[in-house]
Order: sequence, then C-alpha cells, then structure tokens
Amino acid sequence: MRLVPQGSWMRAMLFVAWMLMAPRLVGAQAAPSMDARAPRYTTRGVIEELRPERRQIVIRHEAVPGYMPAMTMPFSVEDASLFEGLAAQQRVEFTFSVEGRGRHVVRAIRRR
Ligand SMILES: [Cu+2]
Repeated sequence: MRLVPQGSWMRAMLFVAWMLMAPRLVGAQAAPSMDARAPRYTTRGVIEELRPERRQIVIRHEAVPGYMPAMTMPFSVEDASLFEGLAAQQRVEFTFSVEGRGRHVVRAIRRR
C-alpha cells in the first residue's frame, strides 16, 4: 500500500467505509418487511384474482377470529414464488402477517 499523507488516508478510509455501508442502508429501506413481531394468522379462502404484476392476491377469506370478519380483500405478496401453482377460484389455506400501516402479507399459501 502506498504511503499517503494522514488526511488523505483518513478520507480514503471514510470513503471505503461509506462504500461498504451505503448499499446496506439503501437495502434496509428497500428490503421487504419481515418483522418477527408482526402478528400472523392462518385462515382459509378462495382466490378471486391473481395480480402478480402488483404482487397481490385477492382472496375471499373466512372470518379470522379476533381479527376480522369474512371478506374479499387484496393481500400483498413479497415472495413471488408463492404465485406458482395458484389459479383463480382455487380453495386455499394461507398464513398472512399484519405489517405496518395495515399491510397484510401472505407468508405461506397452499391449495386445499
Ligand atoms: Cu380481510
């Protein structure tokens, strides 16, 4: 390593540190929510509509005791692989988490 004046070396180190940290900071903001404390519920329903381009599944779901009555609503999908093998009108059992701002995210889903 070439010897450089102290000030330049410090600046270089700060720059390297910034380069290492920046992608993580950006990643932390863009990363999908995965709060381990987010409440999760499992229920059953029927797929009304698949919206892979919007990362959504509209499900007519049964009542979720203590949380919400039966209704048709969109759920977010962060893991696109969950769409595989699904089709409209399928009966499913699924687990979703309740994230910030009332976002409901499908965490697991299977045909029944
Ligand atoms: Cu609902």
